[in-house]
Order: sequence, then C-alpha cells, then structure tokens
Amino acid sequence: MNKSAKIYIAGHRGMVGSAIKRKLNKEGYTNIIHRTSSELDLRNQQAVNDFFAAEKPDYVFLAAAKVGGILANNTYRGQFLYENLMIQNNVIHAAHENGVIKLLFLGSSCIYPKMAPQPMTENALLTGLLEPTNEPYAIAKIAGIKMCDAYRAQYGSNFISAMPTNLYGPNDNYDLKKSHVLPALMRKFIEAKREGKPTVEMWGTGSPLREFMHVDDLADACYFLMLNHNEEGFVNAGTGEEITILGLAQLIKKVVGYEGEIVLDTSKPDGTPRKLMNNNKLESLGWKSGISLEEGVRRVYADVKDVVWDAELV
Ligand code: GFB
Repeated sequence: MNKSAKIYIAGHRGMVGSAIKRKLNKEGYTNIIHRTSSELDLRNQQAVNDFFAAEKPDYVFLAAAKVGGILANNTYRGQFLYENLMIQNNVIHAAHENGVIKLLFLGSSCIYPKMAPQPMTENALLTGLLEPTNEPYAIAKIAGIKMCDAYRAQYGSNFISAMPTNLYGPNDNYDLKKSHVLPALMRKFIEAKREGKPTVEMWGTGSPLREFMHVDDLADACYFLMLNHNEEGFVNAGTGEEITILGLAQLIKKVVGYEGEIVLDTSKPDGTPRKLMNNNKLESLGWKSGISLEEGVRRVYADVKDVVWDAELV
C-alpha cells in the first residue's frame, strides 16, 4: 500500500473509521477518500456502484456499520440485520466489480456462540447458538466474513476480515439508550459527580466479563493487517485482558473521582456471560495491543470530562 494509493474509508466519521483515518494520516497517506452518509447512502446499491465506478479506490477499509450497545441491538433487530447486510453486500460487491486490490472488513466478537470456549479462538465460529440480544447483528457480520471468503475463493479477491473485541475511544456514542457500557458509565459518573447525585445506576448483575480495546489500538491492528495479512478467514483483535462489568464501573468511578454508590438495575439484560478473545493469531502475525484499559479510560475521561451531553440522549 504505497503512500499515494487511493484508500476509501467507509464509515470515516464513526469511532473505528475515524481512528483508521487518524492512523493513515499519521503514516503519511495522501489519497484518502470518504463520504458522509448524506453524500453516499451505503444501503443504496446503485449509489455505491456509481461511487466505486467513479472513484476506483485501490484499498477499502469497511468500517461502516449500524452499531450499538446491548439495548440498541435488542431493540432495532430488523434494522441491525437489514442495514448491515446492505452496507457490506454493496461495498464488498462493488469492490470486487471495480478491481479493488484489497479490502478489510470489520466485524465484532459477538459473532461467536454465546457459550464458546474462552478465550475464543477463530475456529469457534458457527459451532453453537448465538447470544439472543445481538443475534441479528452477529448474523450480518458472519455473512460479511463468509462473503469475503467466498469472493476470495471464487474470484481471487484479496478481502480480509478482522473481529475486534468491545471497543471504546474518541467519537464513541454517549446516547444512553444506544451506547455501549463504557461510554454509558463514563457519562453517568461524570454527570453524577457534577450534579452531586448519591448513586449511579448500572445495568444487569455486573458479573459479565468483557474485554475492552481502545480504538486507536484497533486502528493500528487494522493497518498492520492491511500491510501483512492476505488469507481467508478472519483475525481476532483484542487485548487479552478481561474485567467484570462491575470492575469496569469501579475503574471508571475511580478515574472520574466520583464518591457515591453504584446500584444495579437487574431488570436490564447481562448479555453474553463472558467474551474474551484469543489473540494468538494476531500476535503470531506480529502485532500486540499496547494501550491498557486504565490508560485508555484515562484518555477518554480527559477527552470528555467537560462535555455537556444533550438531555435527550437518555
Ligand atoms: O457494552 P454493552 O452494551 O454490550 O453491554 P455487549 C455490556 C454489559 O454491560 C452488559 C452492562 O452486561 C450490560 O448489561 N451494562 C451495565 C451496561 N450498565 C450499562 C449501561 O449503562 N449501558 C450499557 N450499554 N450496558 C454488544 C453487542 O454486547 O457488544 C454488540 O450487543 C457488539 O452486538 C458489542 O458486539 C461489541 O458487550 O453485551
């Protein structure tokens, strides 16, 4: 991938796409292209075909997706399935039709069976039933992996896939109905401290285990894979460290400096009991995560500690 190669980042305003853009800028790439969703609706096949025919990108980072936390996944089930399938089908097929040299498709650790042996290795895919709260999203992402592999098998396309663990970082979503746990708790603790509230409510039992990766770490891994990996299947991208949701809440509470109590709303779902990636494949290729959770949480706090969120986003 030479520095003047034409690189299309799909989803450049999202958390993952914007991190990939920062990374490519830092590495000196000079011909990065992107479109906002109002300029190019990736769910519209004709619009995507026209865009690829006109622009003829050399490389594609497919980071555009409909994403959200456990509640959004469970509520907008139809949209999560339809929109993700449309976006990825349109982009992957247009990349094939227009001679893209290489494409990286991004998914999620929720592709694995709910009860997959932990830490989860790539060969656990499709060995069991999925977690119900995010099954539509997971089905779409599994289809994306299989589409990249099928195009490689049938047409020789160099389309690869990476499956990140739970991500956080700049440009995350702080809408409490749609967000993931880390930004949700960050916002709740900051607002509670500011307003002198005695308690912060978190969802579920606090016992599920999750692995959290800073999105700048993921962008680094994506760049590494784009340069160094050319095989079918997919590669896990995680940190290898896990924490309970209650442990995460306590860490954020400490970083924010909030002194009240944490209370549990057990009417909300826990989701998958444990979701830890086995990162041996990525590490054996030569990449390892470099940002610890505490360091990442401190960076996020520094970024958002003075933000005043819209009360509508609750
Ligand atoms: O991050 P999260 O929404 O998604 O929730 P998943 C993780 C855990 O945190 C669950 C708990 O056990 C939640 O019940 N939690 C506690 C909270 N307090 C909160 C809160 O205020 N907000 C939120 N959102 N959670 C998603 C999938 O699963 O992970 C997606 O639905 C995707 O498909 C993504 O794979 C990475 O880790 O459960």
